[in-house]
Amino acid sequence: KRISVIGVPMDLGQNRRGVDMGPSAMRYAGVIERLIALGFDVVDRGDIEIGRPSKLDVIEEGNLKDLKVVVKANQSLYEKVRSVGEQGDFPLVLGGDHSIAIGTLAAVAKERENLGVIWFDAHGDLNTGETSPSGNIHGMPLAVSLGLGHQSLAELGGYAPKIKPENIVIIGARSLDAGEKQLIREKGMNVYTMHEIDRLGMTQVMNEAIAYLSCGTDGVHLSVDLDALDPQDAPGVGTAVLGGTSYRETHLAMEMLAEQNMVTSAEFVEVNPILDVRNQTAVAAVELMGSLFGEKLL
Ligand code: DIR
Ligand code: MN
Ligand code: MN
Ligand code: MN
Repeated sequence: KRISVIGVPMDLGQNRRGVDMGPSAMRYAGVIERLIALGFDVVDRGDIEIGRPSKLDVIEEGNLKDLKVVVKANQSLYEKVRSVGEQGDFPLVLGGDHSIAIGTLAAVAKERENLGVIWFDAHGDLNTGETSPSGNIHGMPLAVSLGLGHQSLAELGGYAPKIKPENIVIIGARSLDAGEKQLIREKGMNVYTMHEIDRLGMTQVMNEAIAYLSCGTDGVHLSVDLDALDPQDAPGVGTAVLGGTSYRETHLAMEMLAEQNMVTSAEFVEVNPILDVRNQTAVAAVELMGSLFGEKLL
């Protein structure tokens, strides 16, 4: 199986500059070499071009920062991920902030009626312009995939919704906004907060998530926001929240997914080299990718 790596140097979905250097940092940390060493055929497709907002774009629709540029970049990403998917490749997307999941999900859900989604994140990413306290689009991609929020986001790829709420599993949440909590209850969504991870342990959480998504889905997209990890293990993120999953717990999750061979596309996002400590977060991301693709300790 061939892996196509796509970089998305996007930093306009949130306030902290620098996350646009995430793809470079993960390449520098050896992502391509690591996957080749595992025996995969790997093609680096380079980076998606991100525009810069013009003065005119500052007069924005509602509570959506840099909407136009975010939509345009996600449109390009959508096309790129579709084209590698059509060639039968596994799409591996390197962010960039989490707003890029809008384009990735639009592409990977297009030919699938029941795409499953595993979302590792400290946050829910279930805001819309109406509920967002920040106006940052990186806090909205899961809501967008449900068909909620601004039409230019929700209708990307020419269809909506992309994902059914029952096909989503969120893992690692510990910072949910009021509107997100309401949406989670309303839709009865599957969320393993840090509380459940503490109580059950990552092994049971992953066993449940895997068993749940094994029936009724026709593919699984894995989205890893590095802020799911504890800031001690992943300091290079823009919106760090104390009390996250440990380095080993997160590896265990990736290793358990590798055993199932169920993941059909993946993205690793929110690595911000400016805020990082000696590229530690990019290195952790690349090591997690190793585990996801079958690397073993022995
Ligand atoms: C917050 C932060 N819920 C927002 N979201 C983040 O701005 O919507 N997502 N950081 O990863
Ligand atoms: Mn679909
Ligand atoms: Mn997050
Ligand atoms: Mn996120």
